[in-house]
Amino acid sequence: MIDLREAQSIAVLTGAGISAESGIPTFRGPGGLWRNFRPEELATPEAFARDPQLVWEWYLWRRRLIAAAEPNAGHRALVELERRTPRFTLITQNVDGLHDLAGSQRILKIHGDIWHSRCSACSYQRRDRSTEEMPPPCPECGAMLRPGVVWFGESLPRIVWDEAERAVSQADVLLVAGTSATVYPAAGLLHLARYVIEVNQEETPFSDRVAVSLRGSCGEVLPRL
Ligand code: BJW
Ligand code: ZN
Repeated sequence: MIDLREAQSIAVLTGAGISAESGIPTFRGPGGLWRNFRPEELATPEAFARDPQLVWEWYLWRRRLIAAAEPNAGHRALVELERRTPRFTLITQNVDGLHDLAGSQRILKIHGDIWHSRCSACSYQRRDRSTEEMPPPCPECGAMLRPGVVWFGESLPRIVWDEAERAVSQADVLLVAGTSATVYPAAGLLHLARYVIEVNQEETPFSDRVAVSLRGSCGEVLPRL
């Protein structure tokens, strides 16, 4: 059994479950639907090409939820863990920015950031706090702007992903919190880790393969860890 207090190097992978107690719906499971659409039907380049208005409405709705949300005890526990650990990397699949708001320092956002918009045609991108209207066309090329997140079928940001893989392979422990571990390549990080501790309310495909599987909410379990 590894003692987290002794670990010199810790990597953490978080998913939507860590923000659930801040009132942000997860993707899968109860409350994961928006107007009867599954996330898999909206978080794709094809959905955006077909109906950009619909996809933007979903993201603007989520931006409003996130704007009203605050980090919870789970986010804050990871700030404290970072403070106590010599080498620490927080890898998040979440686009909500609540880890930043809680005060985490070293964050790798492998699925992008909902508070960014980028051009669907060129490399233009900017911060975008709008919660009511989809942005105007790209000032550089006139194409449509889209949310600055990673959709199904798209590559993850190269440099950020390489750093995530390196951090996990070098860490003494990978702590995996609030993710169904069903979306790749993120879930593949568990295969690179030496020792995995999982925190989740439910079982995941990895629960019986990890070193320690803790059943409970992030807000309760992470502060105790
Ligand atoms: C709590 C809790 C509490 C609740 N406390 N716990 C290899 C094998 C199979 C498929 C693939 C593969 N490689 C690639 C694929 C295809 C695809 C994929 O993985 N599909 C699977 C569905 C099978 N992957 C991709 O397309 C990726 N790109 C890629 O691979 O590029 C290479 C490539 C290029 C070209 C062609 C082909 C390949 C990109 C994936 C991008 C995912 N994007 C999204 C949307 C981001 C933007 C947005 O937010 O809108 O990312 S989808 C969505 O899922 C989002 C999340 O980050 C991601 C993961 O979800 P997460 O965080 O795990 O949430 P949930 O809801 O699933 O789970 C919540 C968990 O919390 C549950 O377990 C609860 O029990 C728990 N929980 N409350 C503790 N309080
Ligand atoms: Zn452009």
